[in-house]
Amino acid sequence: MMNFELAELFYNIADILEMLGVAWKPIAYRKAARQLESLSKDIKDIYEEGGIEAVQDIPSIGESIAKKITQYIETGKIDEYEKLKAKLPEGLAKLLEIESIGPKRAAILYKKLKIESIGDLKQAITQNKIAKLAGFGLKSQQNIAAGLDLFQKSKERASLGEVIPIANEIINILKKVPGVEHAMPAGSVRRWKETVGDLDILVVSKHHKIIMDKFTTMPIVQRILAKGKTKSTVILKNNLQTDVRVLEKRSFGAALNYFTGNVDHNITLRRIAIEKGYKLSEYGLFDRKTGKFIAGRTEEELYKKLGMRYIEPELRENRGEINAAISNKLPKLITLSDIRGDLHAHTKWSDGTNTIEQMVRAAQDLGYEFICISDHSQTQAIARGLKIGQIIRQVAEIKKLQKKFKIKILIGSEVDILSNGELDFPDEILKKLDVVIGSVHSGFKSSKEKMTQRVITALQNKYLNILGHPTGRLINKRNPYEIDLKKVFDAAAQNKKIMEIDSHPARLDLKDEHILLAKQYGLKFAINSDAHSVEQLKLLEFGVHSARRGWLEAGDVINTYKLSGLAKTLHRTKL
Ligand code: DGT
Ligand code: CA
Ligand code: CA
Ligand code: ZN
Repeated sequence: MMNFELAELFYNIADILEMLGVAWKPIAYRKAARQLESLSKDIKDIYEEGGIEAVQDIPSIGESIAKKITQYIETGKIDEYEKLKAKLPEGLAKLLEIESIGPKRAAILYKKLKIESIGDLKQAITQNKIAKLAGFGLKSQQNIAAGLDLFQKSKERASLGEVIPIANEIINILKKVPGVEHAMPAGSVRRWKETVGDLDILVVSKHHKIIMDKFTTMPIVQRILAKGKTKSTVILKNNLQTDVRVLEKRSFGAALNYFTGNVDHNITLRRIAIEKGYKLSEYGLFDRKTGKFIAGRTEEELYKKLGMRYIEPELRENRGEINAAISNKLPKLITLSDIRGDLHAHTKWSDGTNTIEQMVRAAQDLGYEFICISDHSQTQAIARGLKIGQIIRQVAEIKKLQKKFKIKILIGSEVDILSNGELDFPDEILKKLDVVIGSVHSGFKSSKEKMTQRVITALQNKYLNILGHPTGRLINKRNPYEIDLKKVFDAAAQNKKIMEIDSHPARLDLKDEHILLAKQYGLKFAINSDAHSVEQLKLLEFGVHSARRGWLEAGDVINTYKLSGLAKTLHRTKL
């Protein structure tokens, strides 16, 4: 998908414009970038099918940005971006990728300390120079150091949300090659791990050469690291390393199992195989004495011969799944088809790009029984949060709109949890809503004690139902705020509150390990898309896979409830 490449370019343009002190334009570029990230269709296809008019028809994309998009599709470059970059010292733009360095701060660091590269920044931190700079101080320096650390880690692991569309694209290319029987991702992608070191793809075919030729000449390949008969490795244009392996049909299950991992899961399986007198490898399960092939065509038969239940890829993290499989105690994992509705979606009323009606229709088209419209509350000025008068009008509008739809429209709000733990709307308003999601959107750097108390206070509010994206992290971009999750889960359990699994692949919050932990407190979960456009409703799938990584069953997740059950859970007499 070219969408993410373009979005990144537009974010960069916005940042540079801001550094150069240009007003308004950065906002337009960021809006366009967010829109591109949320499209489910490749922008290149949109352009090829409908020309520049079709590109311009996309919300938030006007004539001037549409021109830049088409220029990029045609030439791989945007003149405006090249011109802007030339105005900045090289390396300075890199600084902007670091959390807690915005364009204004980058400009000060450049002017006062001559910092114009990551290297300069590192040195300035070591020499304690930023701590001494007016307007910065020690705490700022520490935050920048933490951001730098995150930045360097993010270069090593891509986020799953970026990798999945690319994996699908490659699989589609390879599936079209004649003679291919299977083509599928393995490794961390098949386990739906939130970040990915490299992409592993397995293919079953007798014609190695055509596969390898096709794979190494895909347009998204930047360079070839190795091209062999059974394995090739390339670096893609977005710097993601990708391996492809061509396998024999007989060993597909064994290879799929081996290359799905993770390593610790594999090691435990191999030990069990040895205990049973077998030998397990990527070629199959063999009798150790006679060398006879026992199993390996499918993973199912492999697990069976090893004396255990089939283990879903998301569980293969050596967190006790093998013992559970042996003793028949594996959870019956939730699936996407268990989901009856989405409880968190934004519209044009705040920072979404679609109308209420468009969002509702899209949810209905997904086969949902309910959709909750939950725009931001008044304090969220940047996200055009709703004032009291507006939410009263929105409630009335939704009630009217309901008459046109079979799907139940729940009236909600994503209410800010203010710094003192109070919610951003008075009780008279909260009372009118079906669903209240409380989220922290400010003061991310406060102390652990303060943040924990803030959230616990909110959890004691009788109108709050769901704690939204409970740790506030943005994968590879912003660390979670400091918070004592055990205390939060304890308070949530006492007050019968629901934990959100925000499905946006930039968030995945709660994450898998925290889901596992929260479940031990007896908590229930809401898997929500947090969609800001109709396309993003589909991102709920990422949340379902996170939930599966957290061992959740349908019964743990309130989106699987019928409306009557949901009403009880949300403490509403009727919905
Ligand atoms: P990643 O790429 O860091 O996101 O994580 P994975 O899990 O995709 O790891 P990767 O790409 O290094 O290897 C793919 C799978 O191959 C891994 O999950 C398990 C298997 N594998 C790799 N190295 C070893 C090894 O030394 N021993 C065993 N038993 N399995 C291995
Ligand atoms: Ca991998
Ligand atoms: Ca690999
Ligand atoms: Zn939010």
